[in-house]
Amino acid sequence: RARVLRRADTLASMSDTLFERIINREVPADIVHETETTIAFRDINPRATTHVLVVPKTRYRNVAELAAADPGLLADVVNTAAKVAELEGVAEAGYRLTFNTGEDAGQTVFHVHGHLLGGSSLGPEAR
Ligand code: DGP
Repeated sequence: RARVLRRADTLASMSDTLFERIINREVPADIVHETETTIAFRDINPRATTHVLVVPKTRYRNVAELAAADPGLLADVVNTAAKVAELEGVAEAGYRLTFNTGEDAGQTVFHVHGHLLGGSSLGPEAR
């Protein structure tokens, strides 16, 4: 618990990413679902018919840091993704949930987010 509080302190002193600004309604987004701990909104540059970003409201840099610090919050992110898949009508046919981690993977926003991709037969480009 002490570790989580320290991390929150550290992150509070860092400048906001785009996603804090979306969470705080300072930047508009097409929000499709929200819970107490997570928010889901459409990617501005969709790579599949359904392309929704699923974001914990508490900031961690990547999915490994989130899992280490707060596994329950990671479960919230996955459950929100499953809920959005239902709302989007892709739960049955199937979907992809990816977490780009680091620059080589193409991560550009360093506030952990899952890409929920679905709604068509997903090729390798839909990541
Ligand atoms: P990643 O490359 O994994 O860090 O994913 C960041 C995603 O964020 C990328 O797919 C494009 C999306 N994105 C960038 N700017 C905006 C924005 O202003 N609004 C929304 N909704 N999505 C954005």
